[in-house]
Parts: sequence; structure tokens; C-alpha cells
Amino acid sequence: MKNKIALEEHFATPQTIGDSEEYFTADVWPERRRQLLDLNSERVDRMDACGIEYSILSLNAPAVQAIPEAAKAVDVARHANDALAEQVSAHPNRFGAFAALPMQDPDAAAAELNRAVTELGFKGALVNGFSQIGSLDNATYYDLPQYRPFWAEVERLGVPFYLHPRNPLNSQQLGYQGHPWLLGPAWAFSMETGLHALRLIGSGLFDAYPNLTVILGHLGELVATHLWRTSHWASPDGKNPMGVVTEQSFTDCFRRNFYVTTSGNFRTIAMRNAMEEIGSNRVLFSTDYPFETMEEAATWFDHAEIGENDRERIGRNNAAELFGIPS
Ligand code: GRE
Ligand code: ZN
Repeated sequence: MKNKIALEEHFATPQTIGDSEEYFTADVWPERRRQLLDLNSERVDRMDACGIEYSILSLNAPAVQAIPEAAKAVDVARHANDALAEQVSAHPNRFGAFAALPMQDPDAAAAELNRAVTELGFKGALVNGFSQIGSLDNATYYDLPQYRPFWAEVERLGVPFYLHPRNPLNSQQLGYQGHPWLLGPAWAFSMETGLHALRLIGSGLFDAYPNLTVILGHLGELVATHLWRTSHWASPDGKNPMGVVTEQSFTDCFRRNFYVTTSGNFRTIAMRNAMEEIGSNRVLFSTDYPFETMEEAATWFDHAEIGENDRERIGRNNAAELFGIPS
């Protein structure tokens, strides 16, 4: 397929590049480092070779979310967004942008999203999970009441919010002790991000702001696979004393307010499950470059056993519609 759109495609600035180093062995890191910092020919050449016409770029992880000083988080996000805007403007037909946001300060995050969308032409935001506020040992999630005005602004601007993974806090990694391989993309990223998404649903956020759109990568961060059981047990319904009351069921909310992407999860069975669970109009192609290769993502997707209509939708049309990209 020639004209795919991809939307979990990362870059880094000199200030944030260090956050990605721990995920690579010393022999491949120089190449990944170069790819994260590159927003020009290498990236565009790979997109051409892989049939990716348009990539929406976002900062690496956890970056802004791991800066406990709110004022510094505001600065780093602003600088990254300005740097990204400048690069995108050099390739306006090939690149779009998601804003990094200083969620440590909800008002500043809303203001930065507004600036990014209305002044820089960004397509939405990508945020790397909870924020550490005031201390490295703090994890603040966005279902909390102080974020309601922020979500009101996201809804008002009408842009998607991509909830991207990060690891749980060091002090919350008890179950991972002795098994560092479970951290990061092998398991912890999805557990952490799926948990955060379910907190958003259970808090009634989408009852209050029914037009919010949240995007999850990795074919739904395990939420799509577990949806029936979560929905079945999350509500009180005379059965679960710890259940929560939301106006729409978890299943309905997931289908109405969420999209999932194929980033870093190149498995046809898992994609088909997501297509059936959330609808093939809410699944979007993505690669997770340079943590994965565009080549593997595109080769898998272009040959996956799904119908050609679904391939066109997932590879391009759903994203074109969501982001107002001309077909
Ligand atoms: C990411 O997408 O941000 C990511 C990492 C580290 C390893 C894999 C991965 O930050 O997909
Ligand atoms: Zn990613």
C-alpha cells in the first residue's frame, strides 16, 4: 500500500534524547540516536521505501512527563514543540505533529495545546503517561479533578489525545524485581498505559466530555483484549462492591471515544481482535519508529490477511478523516 499515514513516529531533541538510551544495547544506540534526532532525509527516504506518505511526529518518552519541576516541563515542552514545528514546516506534505504537553501544570498544558494547535498547526497531543510532579516519586494521573479544565480544552479544540506508554515509578515496580526484561515494551508499558486509560474511563471523564478522542498505541495496550471482562466487572450491577458507575459502559466508551494504532505490535490476530472489538473504522496504522523499523511495520501491514477495504481504512482513510488530511 503506497499512501499510508502513520501516527506514532518519534523524534527527540538534544534535551530529551537521553531518555531513550536505556532501551538499546551500546552497539545499536548510535544508529537509533541518529534516527531519533533526524527529521530530514533518512526519515523521508524510509517513508518513501515503505509506502508511508505522511507521519505525525511526537517526542520520545518519558521526556516532559518525567520532569518534576513544572516550570522546566513547560520550557522543555515549548522548546520541543517549536523545534518540531520548524522541521515540519520544511516538509508540510510529509510530516504533521503532536504536541508534547507539560501536564505538571494543567493550565499551562491547556495553553500549550491551544498554542500548538491554533498557532503551529499541530494535529493534537501525545503525552507519555502520568506526570511526576514536585518529586521523582510522584505519579499524577489525568483522571484527577484538577485536569477537568484541561480536558474541556482538548474537547473544545477537537483534537485527539494520544496516551503513550512509560514505565511505572521505580517505587512501584515490586512485581518486576529480578525481572528487568518485563519493564518497558515487553510488558510494563502496556500494563501502565492500559491502567491509565481505564482510570480515565472509570472516572466518568467521557460522560462529562463525550466528544473527547483518546488514541492508544500497540493495538490497545491490552485494553482491547480484556474489554469484556473489564466491562463485566467494572460496574456495580449488584455484583462488584468496588464497581464504578459510569453513564456508558466501558465497552461503549472504548468504542466511542478511543482509537487504537498498530504501533509496535505487528500481529494480524491482535489487529483482527482490535478490528472486531473497537471497529475497523477506529484502527490506525503506525510503526513506532525508530523503536521499531518502518520496514517491518509496512511489510507486515501490507501483507496482513485482512480485506482490502479494511487495509485502505486502517492504512490511510481513518486517519485522513480523523485529522482532516485530504485524500
Ligand atoms: C516508545 O515507543 O517510546 C518506546 C520506547 C522504548 C522502547 C520501545 C518503545 O520509549 O516502543
Ligand atoms: Zn512509541
